[in-house]
Amino acid sequence: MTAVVAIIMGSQSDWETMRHAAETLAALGVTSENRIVSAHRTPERLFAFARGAKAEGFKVIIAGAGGAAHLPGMTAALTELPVLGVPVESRALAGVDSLYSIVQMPAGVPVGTLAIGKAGAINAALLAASVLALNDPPLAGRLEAWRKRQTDAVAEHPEESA
Ligand code: RP5
Repeated sequence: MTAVVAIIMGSQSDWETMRHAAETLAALGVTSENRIVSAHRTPERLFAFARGAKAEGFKVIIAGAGGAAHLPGMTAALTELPVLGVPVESRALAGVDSLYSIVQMPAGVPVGTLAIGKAGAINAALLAASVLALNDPPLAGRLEAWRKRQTDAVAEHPEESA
């Protein structure tokens, strides 16, 4: 069976961030497939992936990239599937470059841009799951349970630090 979410990233080095999206989807029972697709180094792979993603059966694409992060925007330009962009924290500019490269899409080609780094990767997965849950009641239930566990895990009072 084809995965419903495609997690693509510009480089192997992005996996340390993007694995959090994969792990979050797995925890919710959402199938995903991880691929390295570089807008700059493998542009033909990008075109082939983005143009074929819908026919492959993917429903949502999560795209993470760092630096001059063109991957989410170029992917969104080539598919009607929803694209969620995760700015990977870069060494030189701490991911602000990635964020700015992804967030300011011109009107007409949307990329749902998340926070820089791990938080963005986790939230991209949760957002993808929310979208999919609109037509998947069992998933909606798992998502609700996930949120409840998160709420229940928050203590009412802080513990003394050592
Ligand atoms: C981007 O350049 C990638 O998304 C990655 O975040 C960054 C650095 O890539 P590597 O030099 O580690 O391959 O295209």
